Amino acid sequence: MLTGYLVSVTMSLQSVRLSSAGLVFLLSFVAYFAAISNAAIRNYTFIIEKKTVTRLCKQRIIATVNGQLPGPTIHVRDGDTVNIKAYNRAGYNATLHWHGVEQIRTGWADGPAYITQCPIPPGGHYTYRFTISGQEGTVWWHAHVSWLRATVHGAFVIYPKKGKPYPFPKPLAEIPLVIGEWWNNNPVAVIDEAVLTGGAPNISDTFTINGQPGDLLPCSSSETFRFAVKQGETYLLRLVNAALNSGHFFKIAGHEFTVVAVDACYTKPYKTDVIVISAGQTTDVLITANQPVGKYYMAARPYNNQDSFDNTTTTAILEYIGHQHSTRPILPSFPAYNDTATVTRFSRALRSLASREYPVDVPHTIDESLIATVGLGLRPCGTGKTCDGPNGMRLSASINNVSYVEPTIALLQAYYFSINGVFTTDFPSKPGVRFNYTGEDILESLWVPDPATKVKVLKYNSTVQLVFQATNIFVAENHPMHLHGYNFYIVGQGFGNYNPVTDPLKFNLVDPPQRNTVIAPVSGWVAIRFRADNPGVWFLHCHLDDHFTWGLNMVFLVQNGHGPLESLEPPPRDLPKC
Ligand SMILES: [Cu+2]
Repeated sequence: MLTGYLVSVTMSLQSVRLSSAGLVFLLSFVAYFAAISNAAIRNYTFIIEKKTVTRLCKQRIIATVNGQLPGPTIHVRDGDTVNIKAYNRAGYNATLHWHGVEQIRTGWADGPAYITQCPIPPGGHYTYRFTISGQEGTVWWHAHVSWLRATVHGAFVIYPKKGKPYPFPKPLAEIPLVIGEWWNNNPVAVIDEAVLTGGAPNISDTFTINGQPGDLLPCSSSETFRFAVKQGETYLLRLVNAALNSGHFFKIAGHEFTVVAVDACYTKPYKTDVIVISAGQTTDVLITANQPVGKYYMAARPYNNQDSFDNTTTTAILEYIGHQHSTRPILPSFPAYNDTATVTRFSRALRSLASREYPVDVPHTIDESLIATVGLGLRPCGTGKTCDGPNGMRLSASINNVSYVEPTIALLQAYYFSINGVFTTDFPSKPGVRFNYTGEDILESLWVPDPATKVKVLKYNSTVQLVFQATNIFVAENHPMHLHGYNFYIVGQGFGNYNPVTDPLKFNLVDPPQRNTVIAPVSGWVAIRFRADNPGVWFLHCHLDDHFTWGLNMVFLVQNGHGPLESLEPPPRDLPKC
């Protein structure tokens, strides 16, 4: 609101014919210092620790932060500096990632294991320090090692600077709704076993909303998450999909949403009765309690391209103040689990605000044009061995046929301290072999990716276009692709094979939506653009953790520019040792 205040003061000064230029300068100066002094330091203590909980009638010991599931919500303003002191008492190697925080020059605080840091060992600690710089909205945080994030995650809310309003009507109240995924067994053991056998990990037992399966699931009724609303009022729901292996449809019976932001990037208001939220994504929606006083399920169901998946419906309850306690909530109807048309309609409807206050800065000229096939594959099990994947092989996944291999030294450290032999810089900028990526009959010789740790080097400030081309190798799937360190613009998407001549003619360079996680559609493609102005080592990966474990990952190494303001900061002293 500072800007608005200045404008109104300026206008009133002009209306009484005073020379305003000097005053505007003075006021800007005051505003600048006001903004600086508004920025706060926010300190959090996150103790990663075990906790015994009961879900689906069974007791389990889970890893948590501060004993909570989901973990604590972080509340900061744009411009704040955040210090999160993490103590690891969980008995596992741990890291924390601030999903969607751009980490300008502070890659050391980003958190993915063996990318920007080695894990915090059991008994160790590490303080994540970073400053929020020009971001507003809902991001989230989660463990970024093995499958620990199943229970180590939470919402992270960035409010605008003090006095600056939202670009939508102020809601009466706000509430984070975190979709999670629950296994009756330890998820770390589930993925360890899958890696051992080479087969698919066991599917989960249910999904959760704010840590609870909801009353359609056994032994869950009394704990179901409830949100009380007053008839006629409008609320902001901050949706986070923290599920490991599934995108979701989210609905509230009888109610319509207005989407106002995705991945902490504002959108033009979009009215819909169904939200599509893939793994890793966030969505801010307004809902108005404009239905008869009563109880309404808020429910999430998976979006999935395969037949074998956790097909449960997780619910929470929206209850109007004054409702009858005896009535059962109304359940919304859902699209089919594989309704890609609804997913496409939703993603195509999203548009940036593209206003004076929230302009679009999408690159129009491109320095680095990349095409990256994303998909599954199979690797040999090892001589004399048989794996649980198809044909006795090991399930695998790749980008441009490179299946990412996790190193034993973090890549950012290897780069910063010039340690040789950890990675190579020859990540391919396009597929090595051209074929009908989305055809039905892909030669089996193309199913086997190369395991390697390769990075793609980008010059500071270079403009990048990256087209994710999903393949039908082995099975056709969608992939929610997440880039660390950046938001990117989604300039186009389609089905079939990307055509580099005709498809760019249809790109949206006017009001493309901005995100940090985008769905590469099943048997289709999506094109993103960004400017590589954040030096460091940045992970880019599928946010479905089974695909992630199989290697559907790549890494950008963004070089420093000129001077300290365009360079990665030095590592903090307490950075965990490898
Ligand atoms: Cu994937």
